[in-house]
Amino acid sequence: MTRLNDLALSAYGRPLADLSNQQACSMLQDLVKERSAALAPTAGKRRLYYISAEFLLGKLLTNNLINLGLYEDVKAQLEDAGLSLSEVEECEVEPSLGNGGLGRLAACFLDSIATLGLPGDGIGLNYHFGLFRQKFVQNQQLALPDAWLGEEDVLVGGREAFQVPFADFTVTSKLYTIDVLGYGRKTKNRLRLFDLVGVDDTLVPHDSIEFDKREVRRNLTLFLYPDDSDEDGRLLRVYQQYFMVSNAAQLILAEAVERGSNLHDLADYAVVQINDTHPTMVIPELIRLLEEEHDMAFDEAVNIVSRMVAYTNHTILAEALEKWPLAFIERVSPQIAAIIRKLDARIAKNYDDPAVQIIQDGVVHMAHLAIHYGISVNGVAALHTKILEESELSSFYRIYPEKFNNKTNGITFRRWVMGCNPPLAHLLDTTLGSEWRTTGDLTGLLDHADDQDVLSALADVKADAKGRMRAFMLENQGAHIPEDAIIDVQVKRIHEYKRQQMLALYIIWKYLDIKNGNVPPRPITIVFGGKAAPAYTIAQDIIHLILTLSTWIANDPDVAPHLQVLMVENYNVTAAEHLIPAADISEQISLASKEASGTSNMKFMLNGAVTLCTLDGANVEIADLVGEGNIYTFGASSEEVERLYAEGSYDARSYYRRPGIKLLVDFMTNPHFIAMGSAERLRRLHDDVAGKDWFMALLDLEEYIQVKEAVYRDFEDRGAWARKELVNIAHAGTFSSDRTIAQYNGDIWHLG
Ligand code: 26M
Repeated sequence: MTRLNDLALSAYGRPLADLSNQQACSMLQDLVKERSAALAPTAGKRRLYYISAEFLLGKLLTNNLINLGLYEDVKAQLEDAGLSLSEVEECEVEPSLGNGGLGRLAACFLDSIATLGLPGDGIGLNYHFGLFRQKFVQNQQLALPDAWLGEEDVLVGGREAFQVPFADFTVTSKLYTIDVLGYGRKTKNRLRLFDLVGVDDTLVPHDSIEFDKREVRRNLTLFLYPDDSDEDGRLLRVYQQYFMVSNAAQLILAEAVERGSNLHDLADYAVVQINDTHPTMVIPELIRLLEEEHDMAFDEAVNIVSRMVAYTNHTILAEALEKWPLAFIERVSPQIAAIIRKLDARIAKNYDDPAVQIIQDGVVHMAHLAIHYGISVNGVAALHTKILEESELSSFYRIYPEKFNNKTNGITFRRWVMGCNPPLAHLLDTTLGSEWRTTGDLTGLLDHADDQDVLSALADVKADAKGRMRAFMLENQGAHIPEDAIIDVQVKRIHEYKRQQMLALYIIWKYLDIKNGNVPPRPITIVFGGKAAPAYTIAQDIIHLILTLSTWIANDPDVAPHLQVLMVENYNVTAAEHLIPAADISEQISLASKEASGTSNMKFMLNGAVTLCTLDGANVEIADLVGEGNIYTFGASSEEVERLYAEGSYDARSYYRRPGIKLLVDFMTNPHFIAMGSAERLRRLHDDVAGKDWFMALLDLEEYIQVKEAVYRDFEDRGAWARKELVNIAHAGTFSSDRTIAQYNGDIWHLG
C-alpha cells in the first residue's frame, strides 16, 4: 500500500509526522478519491434507484478506508508518525443531510447495496445547509445553520444535468456525485445529489435558519426540510420534491436508454424504491416524461411505471403521512396535477371505498398514490407491517394483499462496529475469525457465553469505549463523567411519542429517592441526545426540562455524586459513534405501536448494551432473539394502546391524580425549580403531561420506574451482566443491513 510519508512529501513537501491533522485529513481524502475513481460502476441490466429526501451519511473517511481495505494500514502508518486517525478524522465535516432514522437507514442501505455488489444508486438533493446545528443557550435549543458545503470537498462532478419545468419558470439542475464503495468490492455505486443552478447561499444569515421562503428560484436546494409550520414552507417542500423526482426520472430514463432500453421495456431496466412518501411524485413524473418526451400512450406509460416502483412506509403517525392540497401541486406543476387527477379517476372508477381514494376533499394522499401505482408496500419491522396490514392500511391490504411485505430494518456493521468500535471488532475477529465481517453471523459467540476470558475481554472493550466517550463529552461540552458510572442512554429525535419526558420523570423520581437517603451503589449517568424540530414547541419544552434537571442535579451536592444527567449538544452521526459503544443501557421506550422500527436499538445491541424497552417496533424482534433475562421490557402492549385510542378512554388526569405520580409531574412547576428555567416552558409541559399526555407516558411510568430499578440492581452482578452483553451481541447479526438488502433484492428488486 501507498507509503503515506511519500504522499505527504509530494503533497506538502514535508514528512507525514510534520503534517497538521487537517493536512493529513485532506491528503487521505484525496487518496480515497483516487482509489475510488479507479473503480468501475457496478454493472447490470436492471438498476435500482433508491430515491430519498434524506441521506444521513456521517463522516466518510473512515468508512471509505474500511471499505477499500486500507483502514488498518493507514491507522498504523499514522500512529508510527505520531498522528491518530481519530484525531485526523475530526477535521472532516459530516454531511448531515437527514433528520434521523429514515435518513440514516438510507445511508446504511447504500453501504449494503454496494457491499452486496448490487447495481443501485441513491438519488437525493444537495442541500447547502444540512440539518440545523444545535446549541444550548440558557438551557434551551438554539438552531443554527449548518454550512457543511463551505468546508467540504466530498462532492465530485457538478455537471449541468437537466431542465425542470415548473408552472411559472424552468430551472436547470446540477448533478453531484458521491462515490459509494462496498466492503472489499472492486466496483462502486453512487449517490447522486441534485442541486439548482443559481442557488444563492447569501439568502441565509450566518446565525439563524430563517430565510425568504418565496424566492424559490434562488432557495430551492438551500435547506433540508425548511420549517413547514407555515404555508410558504409547505409550498417550498412541494417544489423541492418535484425538483428531486423530475431530476430522478430524467436520470433513470437517460441511463436506461444508454443501457439499451427502448423504454417500452423500461421496467426491465430500472426499479425505484421510494423512501417514505416524499418522492412519490416520481410516479406521475415518469408517466409525464414517457408521454410528453417519448410519445408513449398514457395507458402504456401507467402500466410500465406501475411495474417498477416500490414504496416503504416508515410511520403510522397521522401527522407524518403526507397529504398535499391538489392546489399546491397545481401551482408547482399543472401537468403533474393533471396526471394525478387521471390516476385518481381510475381508482374512483374501480373502487368505491372512500378510504382508498387518492384525492379526498381536494387533498392528495401521497401514500395512496404510491400503493395503487406500485408493486410493493413494505413496513420496516414485523409489528409495524402487521399494524399497516391490520389497521392503518387495511383497506389497501384487502385489495392488494400480495403487495404487502415486511423488511425489518438493519444497520451497516462497517460503520456501527468496525468504524465506531475497533476493539470490539478485534475481539470478534480473535474469538470467531473474521468471517462475521461479511456474513454478519455472530451467533458463534454463544459458544463462549460462559468463557471467562471472553467475558472479561468484553468488559475491557466496554471500559475502553467508555474512556473514548468520556473524552468526547469533555471535549464537546466540558462534561466530566465518573469513571465507574453506569451509562444509560436515550438518543433519537425529540418527540412526544418517543417519550423522553418519561425518562425525565424517572430522573425526578430517582433524584427524590437519593434525597431520601437511598444512595445507589455506583454513580449513574443518564445521557440524552437529539434535536427538536424548530416549530415543535412541546419537544423544545422537553429539551428545556432535561437541561434544567441536569443543572438542578449538578448543583445539589447531596445528589450530584450519585446521579448525573447530560444532554449531548448537537447529536449527530459522529456523536452517536462515540456514545453507542459506551452504553450499558439502551433506552427504547416509545409508546407501543408508535415507533415503526427504530435502528439505534440495533446499534446499541451490536455494541453490547442491554435494552430497556417497550414492545414496539424492532424491539419485539430483539426480545424474541435474545430471550428473557437478556432484555428488560415493560409497558402497555400495542393492542392495549390501540384499544385505548379507539375507545378514547385514556384519561391522563386519572393517572396524574395518583400521589406517587403527581409528586413527580408537579416537580416541574415547583417554585424553586421553575426559578431556574423558563416558567412558560415548564408550565406548558406540566399541563400537557398532566392533562393530555397524548402518548401515555403516565400510563407506563410506574412500571418503568420499577423495571429501571431492577436493571440498575442487576448491573451490579457484573458477571451476569457481561453474559447478557455477550448474548445481545451474538444475536445482532439478524440486524445487519446486508440481510435487509438481500431481502429487498430477493422479494422486490430482483437485480443481478
Ligand atoms: C414530514 C413533513 C414535513 C417535514 C418533515 C417530515 C418528515 C421528515 C422525516 C417526516 C418523517 C421523517 O422521518 C421519519 C423517520 O425518520 N422515521 C423513522 O424511520 C426509521 C427507519 O425506518 C425507523 O426506524 C423509525 O422507527 C421511524 O421513526
